[in-house]
Amino acid sequence: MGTAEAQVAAAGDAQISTDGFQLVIDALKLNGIDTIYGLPGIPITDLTRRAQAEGMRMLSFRHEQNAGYAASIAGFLTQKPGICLTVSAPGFLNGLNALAHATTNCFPMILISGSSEREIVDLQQGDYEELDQLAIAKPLAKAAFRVLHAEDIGVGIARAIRAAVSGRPGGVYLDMPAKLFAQSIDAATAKSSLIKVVDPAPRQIPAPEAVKRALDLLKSAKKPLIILGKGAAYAQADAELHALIDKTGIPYLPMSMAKGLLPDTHEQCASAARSYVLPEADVVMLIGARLNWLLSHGKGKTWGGKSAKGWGGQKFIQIDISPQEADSNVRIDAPVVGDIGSCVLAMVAALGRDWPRPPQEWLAAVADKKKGNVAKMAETLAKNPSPMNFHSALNVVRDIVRANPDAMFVNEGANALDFTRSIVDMYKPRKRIDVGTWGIMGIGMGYCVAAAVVTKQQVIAIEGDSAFGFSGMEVETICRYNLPVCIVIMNNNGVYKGTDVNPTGGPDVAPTVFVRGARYDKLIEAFGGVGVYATTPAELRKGMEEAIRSRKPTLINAVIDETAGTESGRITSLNPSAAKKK
Ligand code: ADP
Ligand code: TPW
Ligand code: MG
Repeated sequence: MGTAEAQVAAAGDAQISTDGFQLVIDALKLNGIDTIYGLPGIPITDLTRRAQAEGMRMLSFRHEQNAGYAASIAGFLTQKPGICLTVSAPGFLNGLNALAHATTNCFPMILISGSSEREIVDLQQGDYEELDQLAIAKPLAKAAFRVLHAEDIGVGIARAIRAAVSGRPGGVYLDMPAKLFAQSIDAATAKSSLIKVVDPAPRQIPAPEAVKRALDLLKSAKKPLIILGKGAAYAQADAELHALIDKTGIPYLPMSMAKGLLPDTHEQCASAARSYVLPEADVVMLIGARLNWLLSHGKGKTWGGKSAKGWGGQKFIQIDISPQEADSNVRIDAPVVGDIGSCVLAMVAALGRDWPRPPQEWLAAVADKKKGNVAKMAETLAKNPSPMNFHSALNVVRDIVRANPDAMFVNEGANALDFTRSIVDMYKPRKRIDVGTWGIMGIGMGYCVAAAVVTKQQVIAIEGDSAFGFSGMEVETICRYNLPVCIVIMNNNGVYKGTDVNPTGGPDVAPTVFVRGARYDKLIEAFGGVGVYATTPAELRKGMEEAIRSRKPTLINAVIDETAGTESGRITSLNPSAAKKK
């Protein structure tokens, strides 16, 4: 089947018809979308086939959740909505988790699901895979639409694209009943119904008075701090951010997925002094970072507050595209609403030539704290205990990433996440992708597939053994598409650690414990990938170097001391039973 355009040209009149399947493909392609992450079945099997036949990259997964996560992170990396395609009811629900994840993380994504017949669903007459999907998706999506007629597909996809990428990005649901795909429509009408979205994410220029208010406050600071969040990474305003950091000389703290916006080794990077700078800073400028749990809501002990919810005394500037974000947790003294590129550009322009450097005492104090903490960490990393622990394994990963700064870096787990985030430096923007705002397990293999497909770079994934299990079957997908992915499983035999015991002495192991000494490396071998069993840092290094040299799908089972982790990793304080024990 050719494109609607070709059919019209061939017919010379409007008699030739096309169908809903074709229009979906044409509308996506017209808007520069060339990849679909999905899983076939009624009613979208032919859509997957025809998308491939029309030159789109149609990536088939083993579970919709992983396809959805892949689509969501493709959206983050490209600023175009990642497309996830699923079948009705159960397929839709499997994909829904990722849709909610995209909305929560401000990633642009469109979940397109086939659905059952409206007449039957609405009368609850028990159709095949009957479910009122639109109603269910609505509260979890930034927007949700249903298309009933082929001539509305162009509008439906245009609206979905705009909703996903404009303003604060998010997940959009597009409901497409089975009948829609088979509807025939004459090709000329079809063609003219398509919309190429003009300027889908318009720049949002900040008000000059907001910029001035922010800079006046920043100038008054004795101990200024900048916090970069994943919104800053998403915005792809790297040059503007560099200029701001350079010209102001202010120490900055990258949130997890903002690591590498400037190299973590940058002189002004305050990551190694995080617990010092948060309570000490007097003016904090947030750039694309929310004051949610990941920043202790901007108050309490982390910020130097006297009580759990006490204000630490900081003044806040917040640069964000969402006008509703300010004051969500604490007072924002200077909100700057706009897209980060435009806001930071306006600030840099207004800094002038004589912008004062922050007071030397502040810079020296931050540098001093950093030095102390870096030295302590270096000492720990230099140890080579047996069995291997998180630190000695991550010392290797840190070297490998330093030598391969273009590699994409996927990370999930508890200890496997927290230690990695603090030990492994990133050097370039948008390389680190991880559990995000919810701290979810399961993003791993979906992210690996999308990262490899979108960037064509080597992918390195550092996975807790539990975390890996949520998407482990997608190693088949990675092998099937022969993607350059090196998965390292930090195998400590369980969730947090492998040492819990069943207090009853019964035959079931404790709920956090897995099969001891599991050979995850054999799993990938089933699909033709390379499995490596590593019990020492040297073996891990050799395995990673070989994976990167060969670009073959590789899974390294890194055997970690099962006593090495702590409950909930770094977020023990959020765990009610752990708190009770204290
Ligand atoms: P982190 O988890 O890294 O702290 P968050 O996800 O909490 O980051 O915050 C990201 C913020 O960035 C959101 O409030 C979102 O509205 C904002 N944002 C996303 N894209 C842009 C953009 N292009 N310009 C400005 N703000 C943006
Ligand atoms: C979708 C709860 C948080 S961390 C974790 C779970 C199950 C696994 C930790 O074990 P892992 O890491 O990966 O082996 P390590 O190094 O500490 O041993 N379900 C979802 N998301 C979350 N966050 C959980 C459960 C959880
Ligand atoms: Mg584990």
